[in-house]
Amino acid sequence: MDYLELRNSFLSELHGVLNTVELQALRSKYTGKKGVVTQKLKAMAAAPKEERAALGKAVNEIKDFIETQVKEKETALSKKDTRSYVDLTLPGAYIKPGGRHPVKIILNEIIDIFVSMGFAVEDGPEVETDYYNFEALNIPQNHPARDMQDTFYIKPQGAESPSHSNVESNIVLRTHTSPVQIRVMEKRKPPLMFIAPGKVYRCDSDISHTPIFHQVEGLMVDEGITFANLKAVLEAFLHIVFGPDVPVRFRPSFFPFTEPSAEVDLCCFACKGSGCRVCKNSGWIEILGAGMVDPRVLNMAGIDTEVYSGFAFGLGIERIASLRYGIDDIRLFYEGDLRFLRQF
Ligand code: 2NM
Repeated sequence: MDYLELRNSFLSELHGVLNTVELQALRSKYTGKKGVVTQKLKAMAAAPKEERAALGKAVNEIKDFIETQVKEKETALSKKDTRSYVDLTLPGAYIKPGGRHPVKIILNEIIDIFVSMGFAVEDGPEVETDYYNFEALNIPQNHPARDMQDTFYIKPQGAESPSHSNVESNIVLRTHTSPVQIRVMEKRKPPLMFIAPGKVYRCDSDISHTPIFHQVEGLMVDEGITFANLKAVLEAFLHIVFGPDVPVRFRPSFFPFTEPSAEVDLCCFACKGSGCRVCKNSGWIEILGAGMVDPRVLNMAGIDTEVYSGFAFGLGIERIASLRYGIDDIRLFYEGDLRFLRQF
């Protein structure tokens, strides 16, 4: 190996060096006791006398060159190399443990309450067909809830139909968890007593709406189920969540899937009913919807309405969480701001 070759092979190896450990190995390979350059120095003894001076000069030059290069590389590495000076005795960096999301805390609490009353827990797909999300719930084709602004369509409306009228082929993100109730009614015979908690999707975003939110819907179907059962279950539930003394009001309402239907209000806990900002001066806070399942809905799901009747209810988790925690912008739950989330 001549001197130019030696120099070049050293430089190309030096180029690949990543840390000081590798650098020291390279240095000793060339200029260490058994190094390539050291071998050359030793070989000088065997050279003819008149060549020795020139040889010695060349070997020393390359040795100096290598030492200089190693020093420079050392300086460069010390600026960025961590592996060579990691202090293994330092204490580890503290990673704050994660916490449960406030919406999930309330969701779990609500599930636990219904489970303690004897309700089972069911789930189903979040991507649904038009039939389960609308049709089977007696939501007619011209109902406002079907409008593009409320529903996320996975396939363009009526995509399979050249006339754009084939609504049945629509695939949607479920806008409520009621499709789960339909699927369970189709599969099993009464008595049925379960809740369907989960994510639902609506094309809506403002201070009280996010495009994804959580619902718990419940269903109870058996012989002789009446509105009195509905009242008993929901009053018991609300008294556990908001306290045993809070007045509860059932107010007539309308849903396509229940008849009769009711909205359930709580006496405003902020003003005790006299009217304030929280209850928009009404003295009451709307908390959930419910009703006796429309016989049409039961029949479509294969339940004999000569024998069975049932009640259903639905509540929004973010709404209950915002009331419980006193948060007036629901979007805060989904901004991922740790300064907000760490408070729960
Ligand atoms: C609500 C209000 C009233 C409801 C109805 C059904 C089903 F599938 F059994 F028909 N599930 N959930 C229902 C009834 C939901 O939410 C405000």
